[in-house]
Amino acid sequence: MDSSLTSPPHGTSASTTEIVPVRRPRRRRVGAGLVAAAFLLTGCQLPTFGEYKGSTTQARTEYHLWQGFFIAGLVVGVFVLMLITWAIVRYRRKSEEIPPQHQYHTLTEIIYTVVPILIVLVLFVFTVLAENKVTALESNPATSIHVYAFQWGWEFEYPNGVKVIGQTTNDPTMVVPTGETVRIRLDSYDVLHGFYVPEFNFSRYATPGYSTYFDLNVIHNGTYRGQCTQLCGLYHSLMFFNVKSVSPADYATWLRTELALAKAHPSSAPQLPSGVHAGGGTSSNSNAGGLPYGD
Ligand SMILES: [Cu+2]
Repeated sequence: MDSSLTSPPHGTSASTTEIVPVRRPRRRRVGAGLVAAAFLLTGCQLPTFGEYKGSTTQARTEYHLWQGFFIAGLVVGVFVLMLITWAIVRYRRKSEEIPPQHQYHTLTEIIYTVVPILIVLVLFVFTVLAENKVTALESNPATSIHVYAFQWGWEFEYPNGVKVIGQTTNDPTMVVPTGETVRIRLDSYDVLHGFYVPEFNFSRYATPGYSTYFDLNVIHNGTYRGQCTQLCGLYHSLMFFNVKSVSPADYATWLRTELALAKAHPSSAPQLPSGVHAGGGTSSNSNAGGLPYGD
């Protein structure tokens, strides 16, 4: 045994009355360190780990799940690195002799089987809870927008009949009210497209013949870039759109103004490009909540 563990520090006697006072300052330092760490950790925010913080309430849920996964990965990674380092140092070659050979350590084997399974189960439960929140459909959404994807653009149709259409070099903008639930019904007129807004941490397939429903609750006013994420043909790379979130009052005003303009100038109403047949992609099939990759 290492004699330093049992021997008193150099220059002190072996009596316990002199050893105990030496340990107390160390405990105090550890205690103070823990308190300081607690204050520091609660005072600062966790890093984003490269993820968007999320501009919708649904996106925030995804963001927090991402943080949890990343931290779990870091803890496991650091622990494994420490084990590897320890094994490299502790069992490095010290002589030409073959070291004692062992096999089977039941307790270790049980631990390294059970612990990873527990980790996966915990991550699975948090994933299911987060997905249920993200795909939940509110019973009374404030507004609904019918989104159609086509080669190569987007059509946004509002409950009062207002339509916004844009393609390739003319990105359409979907206006939504901030802080309210917006129900999206997503369809495709032709082939498979992808509705993706990076800052919403969210993507869904627009599937021909299959309607996908989801809710968005944008937290702050702003304009968010969106794009098609499914290679859908020649000008897929130009299939962008914007989501502009404004106050509910501004949203109502915008809807009224657009409707009045459409009625005043019916001939200048936005048109789908020739070759895109409206109604070709919708059906009574529905995918409430939406599968992340269609089906
Ligand atoms: Cu597309």
